[in-house]
Amino acid sequence: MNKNTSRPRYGRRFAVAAVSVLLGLLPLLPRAAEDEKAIRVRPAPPAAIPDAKYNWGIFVGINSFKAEGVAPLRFCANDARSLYDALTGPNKLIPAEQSFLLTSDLTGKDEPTRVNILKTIKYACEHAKEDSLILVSISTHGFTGADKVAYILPKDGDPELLDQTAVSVKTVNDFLTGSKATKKVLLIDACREDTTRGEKGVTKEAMTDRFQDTLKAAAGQVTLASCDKEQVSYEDPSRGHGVFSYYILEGLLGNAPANHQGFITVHTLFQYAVEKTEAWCVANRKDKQTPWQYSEISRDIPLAVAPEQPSRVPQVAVVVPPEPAPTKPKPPTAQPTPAPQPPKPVAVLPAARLDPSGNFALDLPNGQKIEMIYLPGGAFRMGTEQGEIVTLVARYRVSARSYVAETPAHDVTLKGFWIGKTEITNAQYRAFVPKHNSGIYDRRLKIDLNGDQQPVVAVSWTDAKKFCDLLSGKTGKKCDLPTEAQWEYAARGGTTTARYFGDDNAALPQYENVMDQAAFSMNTHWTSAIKVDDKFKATAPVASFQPNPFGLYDMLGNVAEICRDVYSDVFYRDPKATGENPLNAIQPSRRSSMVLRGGSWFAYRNEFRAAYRYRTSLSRGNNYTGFRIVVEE
Ligand SMILES: [Ca+2]
Ligand SMILES: [Ca+2]
Repeated sequence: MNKNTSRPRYGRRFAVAAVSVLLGLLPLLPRAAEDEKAIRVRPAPPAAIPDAKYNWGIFVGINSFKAEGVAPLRFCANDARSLYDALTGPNKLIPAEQSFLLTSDLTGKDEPTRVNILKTIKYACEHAKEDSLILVSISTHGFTGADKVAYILPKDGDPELLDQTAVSVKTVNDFLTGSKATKKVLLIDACREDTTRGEKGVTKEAMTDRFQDTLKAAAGQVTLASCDKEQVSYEDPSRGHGVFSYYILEGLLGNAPANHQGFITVHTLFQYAVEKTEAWCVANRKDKQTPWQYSEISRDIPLAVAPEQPSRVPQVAVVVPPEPAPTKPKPPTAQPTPAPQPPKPVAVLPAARLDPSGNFALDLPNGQKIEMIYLPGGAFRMGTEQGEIVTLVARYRVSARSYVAETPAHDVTLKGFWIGKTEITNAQYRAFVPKHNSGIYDRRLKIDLNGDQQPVVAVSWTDAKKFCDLLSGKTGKKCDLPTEAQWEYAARGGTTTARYFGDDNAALPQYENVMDQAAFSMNTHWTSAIKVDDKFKATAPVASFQPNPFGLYDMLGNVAEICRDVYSDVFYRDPKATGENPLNAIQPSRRSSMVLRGGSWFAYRNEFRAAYRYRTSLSRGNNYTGFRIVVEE
């Protein structure tokens, strides 16, 4: 085994020579410069890709971060997505079912949180077989911790608590080292040029000696980093990618030399990207960026089948988030009331089926009332149809895997029940918990969440259930949280579209309080905020917007709503999910997650859908989840 650990920062020519000799890759490595033209004569593509079914890929790209003061990045998600597209799928080296894309605009298991990143890498490492390829590509901020370990920042990481919240490169290396796979590649681009001009956020982070040392400490793998010591990685805004990532992509698309078997390999690809990156940086930035490689293995690794003709990197949409505000935003004085809007007709209006004489109000001990709407029993199609997923993937740029928990769509029949016309308000909740305070959002901005007519937040599933029990005791009626099926039936309002008012984002401000430009104005890291203005930064007083066809307000948006069921990703595959009055009623344990529905003022754009499923803690509340109640016969 060769260890070129002591290799200093080097010039390109030296690198070619050193790697060739040390790794003993003469059949596979680029030859001297004068032979390059000969190498570019392409052999025929291989007829079959050996053992591709055992290969794994994890592609992480993070543009936005939850911690205050961390500068957003611009192109990391593009880099991850484009690499995923280039390496994953039929006739490529990584099968789609073993390839994972985690970018900051995705949700659920695809959200690049610390836990999701580590669990995904661990899973791949545990399931890889001998001779498997595991490729891990990470684009985000990088830091060196006090413990001399290199950390990469996940979406939920905080630079002040690296040890507790960031992903240690050592842990990633340990997972890879422990894997049976014999072809392991770690591609790190974690020293991005900072775009905030030092006013705020992470300052320009160059690759440090210590960061590079940690990258080296991995057995049996090749590590490629986008720059060498004391350098930063540049981005090319016109292309929407990091410069090194762009040339890695360009190389994979057939512009890098192929080996004699028709494969583009790690080392030929790396040499191609080094040459191009250095030239770009000298020409465009008058600076030096030399991608860096560390290898502990003695053979080269194929990454892509060389196509007969090289192609260009597809142009990606370049969305540049605005610069962070130079001064801190002023706290709003009061939540504005949106101007009244004429109701917009929806495709299906089953309201005629509703009989208003069935409606009633529950009286609370403090004089408040809860208005209940009767929904007659009926059948509906619950979940998301396979055919719709294609549309959702294209619309929200979220991978198909994000929708798996919503499938298969299935038929459900419900008995009639009453459901709250609005989310439970702070004033209603205080009928039984007089001292409840929903608090403020952000200690600095002090956005009030505790107004009488705002939906109650900072309540858990357990708190909400207790409220229902007290209400049942007081009124003699059977009050409860809606089952997940009741909730979706109510949210659909008789429609079959993703949202009851259709799929036009422009219509959102009439119907829902979402994470919009008002929310974005107080936190410019929320780059996934929808490009509409609903006028509310956080929770809106209930019923501030148009109701759905059943006369129910805020079914999508405002606060996400806690349901009765225990959450399970795979519940829809259980026969118990289909048929009459389904309920995933496994006795909750302390560690259970409970169903959460409808998206909130703080949710991603693909969550404002009737079929979207998410989870919340049994015993802890937060500032974007509340609930509404049902009464059953
Ligand atoms: Ca809003
Ligand atoms: Ca809601």
